[in-house]
Parts: sequence; C-alpha cells; structure tokens
Amino acid sequence: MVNKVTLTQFIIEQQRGLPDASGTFSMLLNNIVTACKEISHLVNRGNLVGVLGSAGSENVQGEVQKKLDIITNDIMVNALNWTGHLAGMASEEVDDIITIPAQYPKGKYLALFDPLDGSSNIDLNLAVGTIFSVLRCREGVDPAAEDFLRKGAEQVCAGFVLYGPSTMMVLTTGHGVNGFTLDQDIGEFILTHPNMRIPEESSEFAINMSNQRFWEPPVQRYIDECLQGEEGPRRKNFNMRWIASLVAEVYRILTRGGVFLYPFDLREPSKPGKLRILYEANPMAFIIEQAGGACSSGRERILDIKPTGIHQRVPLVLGSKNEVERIVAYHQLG
Ligand code: AFP
Repeated sequence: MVNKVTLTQFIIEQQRGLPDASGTFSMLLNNIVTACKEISHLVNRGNLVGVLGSAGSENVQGEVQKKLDIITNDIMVNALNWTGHLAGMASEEVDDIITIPAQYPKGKYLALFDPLDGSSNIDLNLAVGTIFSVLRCREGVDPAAEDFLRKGAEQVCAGFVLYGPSTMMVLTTGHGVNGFTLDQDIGEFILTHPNMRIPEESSEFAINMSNQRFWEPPVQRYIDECLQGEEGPRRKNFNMRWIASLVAEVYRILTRGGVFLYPFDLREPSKPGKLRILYEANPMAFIIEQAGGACSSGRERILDIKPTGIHQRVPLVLGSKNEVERIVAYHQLG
C-alpha cells in the first residue's frame, strides 16, 4: 500500500508523539475499530442475515429497539469488556452503566456509545452510524454512574463511524479531526480526509421542520430568516437537509459546512431535546470544535455542561461557527 496510511499506523504514530503514553489507549481504540468493522459488515448484509426490523422491545428512552440496536450494542460490549482497558461502559441501549465482568481486569478508561445512531433509518437502507466517546476513570475502582457524568471537555477521544455508501470513521483525540475510509478489500481504515475543517460560513441548515410549532422564539426567528432567503435579512438563499441520522448530518457538515439543530421542544419540557449528552452531543461537540466549528445547547457550550444523568437529553445546535454564534445570540436576546 504505497502512501496509504492505515488507521492503525495513524494511531501508533500519534502515540509516539505522547512520551508518557503506555499504548493502552491505542489498543482500546483498535478494539473499538474492530467492533465497528463487524457492525459495518452486518449493516451491509442487512436482511440477507435477518438483522433488520424491530426487536419488539423498548430502550430506557421508551424508543422501540431495532434488532440491530441490540446486536450492535452486544458487539461493542463484547469487543471491549475483556480488554483490561476499561473500568466500565455506558450505552444508549442499556439503562444502567455496564460493569466489567469479574473475570476480566479493569483499566483506566470509560467508553460511552450509541451503537447504532439513526436506527429508524436502518429498514429504509439509509445511513446509520456508531458514535463513541472515551473518558479517563479513577484507577482500580468499580465506577459508579457519577464517574460517567463528566463535562464533555474532559473527553480524551471522540469518534463516529458512518455506515453509508462508504464506511467512514471520523476521529479526534484533541489534535484536530481526521477521516478514514474502510477499504473492504483489506479490512483496514485508510486515512482519506486528513485535518477536516468546517467552513465558518454556510447557507445550509438541518432541522426537522415538522416540529416547528414547538420551537422557542430564537429558533423560530433563525429558521424564518433562512426561509426568507435573499429578500430577507440574511440577504442570501439557504438550502435544507434532514437525514434523521446525526452521524450523517455531522459528516456532511464536516465536509461542506452547515448547521444542525435539534432544539428545545415545548412539547415535553422535561425532555429538553432529543439527543443525549453523554454519547451523542458530547462526542459530536468535541469533533465539531476540533474541526473549527461550534456546538451549543443554544444557551451554553455543550462541552461545558455538567451532566446529571446517563441518558440526559440536551438541545443541540452545531456546525459552522458563524451560524451557531448567530443562533446563540438570538437566544441571548430572548
Ligand atoms: P434514532 O436512532 O431513534 O433513529 O434517532 C436518531 C436521532 O437520535 C439522530 O440521529 C437524528 O438526528 C434524530 O434522532 C432524528 O430525529 P427525528 O426522527 O425526530 O427527526
């Protein structure tokens, strides 16, 4: 493979730049990558192997689980629990934190993940993905839920895998954002999108318009001004996208800019948004900021929010910095 940098090589070369690195984190990352390769294979096979459709159960969020929600969760847990790198895990699909079985050693990291984001798309053959976040944990202890309730600014790594026409992994460890494409012939992720950056300006927004009557005034104002186009105060026309798969929306924004909104929803004030802070908003916020974008709840920087629950939801606005800052300014004006 002349001039092809594999993800394995990339991780090891990044580790060399950290003098006190033990290599544990690199091995953990490789375990996550292996799990995502297995998920990619299953998502690609779909009904050929009978993994589509509903599982006939609900998760802690009260959402109907797809078979693949459960299968992919098991793949992630079984790929990580034996490694000795983790003290515990948290998953969208599991009510409580996931402890490490007694027969395995514990490590110094916590892994948090949404094993299959966008799963309502899976039966439609549309893009889905896996989102993951890694935190350091107090060593040698059995973590409790509060060990996971850490600000997103404390993450040591965040990434997602988009199972689309290509299987793409996007990764940050706090030194920029890099994209890798899975070469199915050799089973390796290849560095294809080094140093991904988000344009500060954009004319594209992503929001589920069917919820418009439930938005707060600042979001109503922002979207209304976009819809007025060049005759309105923005003096330009906008395009809209809604894929109903956060990983796909974020990947599009990383490649051509834009802004994604899943805002506070007046329907159920107890559910301040749809997306969960620990394993969706925080990892995406880390990636977006590392790529030069911004990520807010509308009222505060996502990475500064102190979580209060494993499955806590937050309003989410992310993407091109100038658009996010405009939306935040509208919230400040009330
Ligand atoms: P599912 O995993 O239940 O499909 O939810 C996906 C998601 O959390 C996120 O990936 C999408 O951006 C958002 O929900 C779509 O929400 P709507 O279905 O309300 O449009």
